[in-house]
Amino acid sequence: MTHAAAAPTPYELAGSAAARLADLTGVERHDIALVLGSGWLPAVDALGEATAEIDTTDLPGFSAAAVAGHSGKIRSIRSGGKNLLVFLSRTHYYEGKGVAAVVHPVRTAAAAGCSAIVLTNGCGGLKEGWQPGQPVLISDHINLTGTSPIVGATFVDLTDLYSPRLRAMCKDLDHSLDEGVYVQFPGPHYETPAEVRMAGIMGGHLVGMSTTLEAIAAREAGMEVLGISLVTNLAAGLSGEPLDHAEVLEAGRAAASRMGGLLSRVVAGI
Ligand code: 8IG
Repeated sequence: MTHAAAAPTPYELAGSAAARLADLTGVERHDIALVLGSGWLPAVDALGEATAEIDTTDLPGFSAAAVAGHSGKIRSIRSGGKNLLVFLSRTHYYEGKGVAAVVHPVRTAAAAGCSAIVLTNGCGGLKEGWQPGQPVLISDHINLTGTSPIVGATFVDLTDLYSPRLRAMCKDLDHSLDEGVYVQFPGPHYETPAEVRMAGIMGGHLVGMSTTLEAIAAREAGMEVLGISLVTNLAAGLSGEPLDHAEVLEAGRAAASRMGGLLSRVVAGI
């Protein structure tokens, strides 16, 4: 009887992706990773010139991007003496490619040498007074996907998952920054107004479809995690208007220079 070669583990696959990344970018090690969520793309130019830009699909384990306003590219940017690894898009849980695919960029970043990761997203806001276009630091999360990126008996501590050190640094940079608890729903549909009320009763302030699984994988990998949400819309039922994706992209464009300034100062401070 013959045996097929064992499939690589997700960690081995990330190691292969990191090796190929180093080849294609000519950058041996990266220091800080950033994942851009909905509305964040216009902010990335403030980080500096790209030394290389590659397609995610050139790396093992990545599949093509699926959403308008998400581009399946990875940029290597030299900024303030550090090598930044910027994912211009992410794989969402709702794409049905599995949790390992969702966190593959995070594990690739860890394997590429990154010791910190900035996870950004666009989301709905619940707190009274928050306006579309406003950035909010993620202080903690509630993962309503019912899953984990970790398989097996690895019991990872999630206390202070979202680095208190980096949050304090961000508030020093921008005193107007507020914080909130991010609730990840599975999507791809938005919440009902009743689900938004539930999220609020549970202690949530932000509702979205990403970030929590990536943060868990980043913590497992030993990275320092910073989460920043761009409130692109008031959560369903709070504004009297229906939600639509164009509003999300517009909020990103409107907030781009503020977000870009924040990101570049954050990266310099990490
Ligand atoms: I942008 O209001 C964006 N993404 N679940 N709810 C959820 N995801 C989002 C929302 C929102 N806005």
